[in-house]
Amino acid sequence: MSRILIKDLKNHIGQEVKVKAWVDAVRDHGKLVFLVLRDRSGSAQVVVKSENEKVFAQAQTLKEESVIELDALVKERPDKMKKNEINGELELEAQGMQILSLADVLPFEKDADLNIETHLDHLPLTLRKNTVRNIFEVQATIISAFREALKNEDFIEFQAPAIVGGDAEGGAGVFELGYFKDNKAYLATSPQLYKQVMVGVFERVYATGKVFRAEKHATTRHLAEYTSLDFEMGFIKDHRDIMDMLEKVTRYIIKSVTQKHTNIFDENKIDDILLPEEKYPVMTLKEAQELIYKETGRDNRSEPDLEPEDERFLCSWAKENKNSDFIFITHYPVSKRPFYTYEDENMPGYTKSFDLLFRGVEISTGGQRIHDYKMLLKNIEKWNLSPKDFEFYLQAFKFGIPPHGGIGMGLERLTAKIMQIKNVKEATLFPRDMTRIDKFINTKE
Ligand code: AMO
Repeated sequence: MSRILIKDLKNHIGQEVKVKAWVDAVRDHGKLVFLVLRDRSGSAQVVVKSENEKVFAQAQTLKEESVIELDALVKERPDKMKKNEINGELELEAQGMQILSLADVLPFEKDADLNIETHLDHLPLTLRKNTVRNIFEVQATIISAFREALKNEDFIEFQAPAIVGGDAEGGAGVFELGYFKDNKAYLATSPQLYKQVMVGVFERVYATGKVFRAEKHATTRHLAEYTSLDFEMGFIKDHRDIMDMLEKVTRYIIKSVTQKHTNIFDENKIDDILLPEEKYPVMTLKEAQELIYKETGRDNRSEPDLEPEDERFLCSWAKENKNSDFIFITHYPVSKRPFYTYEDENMPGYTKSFDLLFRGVEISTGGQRIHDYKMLLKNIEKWNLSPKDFEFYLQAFKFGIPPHGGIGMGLERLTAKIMQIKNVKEATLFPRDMTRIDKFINTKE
């Protein structure tokens, strides 16, 4: 008999089938044992009767998360026993069982609310929880929607290197690697320089790779390793073309996940994501700081960046006043942005760059880049960097590159905000932070 997936059981009522699944729950009622089985397609209840002595004895030894192969009869439940859930209209009656993997006793109740450290300590087990699987199902859809949205716009995916000779972002902490003999290399903090080089090759590119940040932050927003969703495009007029593309992509992502995972959003009581009918609201950093001052009395008007509290305020302002969970903040000062950022000729000292805030946090940064070779060279020197270190990258500019720009977006931050999860680590399959690589590490400092 070949395997039937649980979602297809409804087509086999009255027949004997073989299912292969995990045991989600075991309830021993003396003369009957009830099992809930789970495979990749869904879950269903099994009744094991004591008359069937061999299977009954096997069922009594089962612990949750054991893996079994079950021969069973698919029975329609009597009307009054039908449940209002998937496969609630049917029940399996066990005929034969093979235990493929007998699980140990679980260290805690599967549905218990765990503190984050216990959750992270037991990821091989806790990732199997329904609520946790939901997060990563949605995350997988975010990535495929990001790809689809950009493919629809003629972008080509490329794989950026993770080992690099220097850091592009300046400021952002970088992990140093011993590299063969006595050489030093670094883990990439962003695919930035490579995506710009790739504009010279394909004009429109995107990447969905891992990047690494050695920032010494222990917050609910920072990871030492995250997935950076990036795109870069040529022949733009200015940063607003990039903002338009990012808006298109994020709208596509939100529509895809909410349509595909309606059940998950309903079951987890996740608020609808507000997408304005008009375009996402936009304000300059200066305007944002004036608004914060006017509305809250907090005077950050001479700061070069926003505080987390400011980001939260601006998002709640956008929600109330513009019916939007998204808001763009543009024109960060030259001093706060990396050397490759384009200065606005109409607003000297400020850049054609932006952050996109979503539900209280920055999820993306982007902007127009300097494409003029001489200007870029000058900026590298102004930033006290050595043009020699950038010779490889500079070839892209020496040999012709159009005006261009792009964005980087943190997949885990986006997932956390979509799913209304407080800590970005819970939206990361295997998070690495200052103290943890799977388990706690020693930090001698
Ligand atoms: P930036 O450094 O702002 O820009 O990063 C872009 C986005 O990446 C996410 N992010 C992080 N997520 C988790 N943990 C971290 N430590 C972390 N750091 C950043 C955020 C952020 O908005 N090269 C530019 C992008 C560009 O201009 O194209 C860059 O990397 O969501």
